Amino acid sequence: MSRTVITFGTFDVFHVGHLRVIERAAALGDRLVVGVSADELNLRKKGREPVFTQAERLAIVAALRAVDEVFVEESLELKRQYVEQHAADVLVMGDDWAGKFDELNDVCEVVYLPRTPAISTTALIEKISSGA
Ligand code: C2G
Repeated sequence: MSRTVITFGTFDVFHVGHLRVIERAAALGDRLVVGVSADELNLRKKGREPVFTQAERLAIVAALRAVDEVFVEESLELKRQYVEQHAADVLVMGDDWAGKFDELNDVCEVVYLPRTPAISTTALIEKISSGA
């Protein structure tokens, strides 16, 4: 039986931490589906517009070898619906979300992977804007 993995993220200013979590998620199954946060959801979550638009972020994630399908994540509250729609067997999130989606373990396995240290979109934006 083929195993479908689902993961979510904004993936703004795409960096190696994003790549690593996507590759490790893909390695847990046969097929990887990625929900990319809508611009509006990012604004609500982080209080800023993403640097790259939703269409650009979707195009980047969809082009990765490890990714089989992408869709737009409109709301954090719709996780259960997305898991069911995509018939996901495993939900993977970075451990900055540890414990947050445990209630879904009646419909799928929930796995939190350690974040790649010392890199983040916020730090990159700060570094670039400081000219360092
Ligand atoms: N990530 C990582 N290592 C980093 C930075 C990010 O492993 N150094 C992971 C995060 O843990 C997450 C994924 O990369 O699993 C995407 O990170 P973000 O774009 O910051 O995602 P976020 O805005 O937290 O959105 O429904 C949940 C949200 O959509 C997650």
